[in-house]
Amino acid sequence: MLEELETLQTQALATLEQIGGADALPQWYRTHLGRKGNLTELLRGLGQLAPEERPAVGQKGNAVKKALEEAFATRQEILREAELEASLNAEPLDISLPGRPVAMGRLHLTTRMLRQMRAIFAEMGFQVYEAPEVETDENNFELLNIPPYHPARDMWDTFRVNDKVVLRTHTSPGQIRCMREYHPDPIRVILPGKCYRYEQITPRSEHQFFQVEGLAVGHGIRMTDLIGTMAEFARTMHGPDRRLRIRGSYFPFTEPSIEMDMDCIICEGQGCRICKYSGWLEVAGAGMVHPKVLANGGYDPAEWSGFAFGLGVERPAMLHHGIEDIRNFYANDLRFLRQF
Ligand code: FA5
Repeated sequence: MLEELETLQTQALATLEQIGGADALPQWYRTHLGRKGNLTELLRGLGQLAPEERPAVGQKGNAVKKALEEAFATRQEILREAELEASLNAEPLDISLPGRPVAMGRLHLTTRMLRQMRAIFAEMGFQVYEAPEVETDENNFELLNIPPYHPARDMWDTFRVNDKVVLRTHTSPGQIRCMREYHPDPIRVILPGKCYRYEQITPRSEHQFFQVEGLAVGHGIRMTDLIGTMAEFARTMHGPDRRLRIRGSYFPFTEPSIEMDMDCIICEGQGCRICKYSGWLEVAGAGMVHPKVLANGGYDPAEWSGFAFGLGVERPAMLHHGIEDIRNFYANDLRFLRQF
């Protein structure tokens, strides 16, 4: 039986060597090593051997099985590699095929608007001052001359964190932070940033929106400086022929306060739906910094004066691009955003 095993091994290995493709390997395996393969069949005869012969034959059987399995694995590897090599040579890999296109991102319309505004004010010597969106009630209201009992608080519907902390309703509280940090130096800054108001969302009003605040503090700063700065901004931003109009207004933190309008960029002042047939569009709320606010910032109002203004960001962008609903800005609809 030992000889038979030896012969089986020699023959099986010889047939394995002759196999030319991986397809034929499973058949070889079944024939020699399968449950009904010839090695199994041969070893079935083990029981009929004399007991003293059995261990040697058993061992030989295991050795043959191991040898065949190893040879099979090696042959399989060789044939697979050969086939891979052949397929690579048969159809060469085309590395010039274009890859998957990477989707192009772009800056949000608000970001572009903010950058444009920053650039215009930078030309006029205004630095950017960043102030936090979560503010104290004190900075957002009290130090801006709006005490708790004051009816002007109704102008700003407020998201409150607690009694003392709010989400800022405008960028104006940054004025206090800036003055306290810059004192006793003169100031010329803009404060761009997001504001929050607990108000009805409409095509013109969001509960989150951007403003760009401006603040200049120095010696002998006058209303004409404010008007000149605003006019320069409006004409650089919206066109050199823009006409401007000043109206008296009221803000608790400026005295006197004004509202600045510009002739409608859609109808050139003729009157249309956008300007509500008045021919004018509101550009900014502004005024001379109130003496109490100057003092709260650490500047003596007898020596120092200043102006401040607050510009919207989304509303002017809406006018510029003919956008009818402010809700489009932050609805994350790419069909809208891709247009700008
Ligand atoms: C203010 O917030 C003042 N702090 C502006 C100011 C600053 C006056 C410094 C004087 C000195 P007002 O509430 O009008 O003012 O807001 C200013 C601008 O913010 C508006 O003209 C408008 O463009 C924008 N704005 C206000 N509320 C909303 C809103 N809900 N959605 C979108 N834009 C808004």
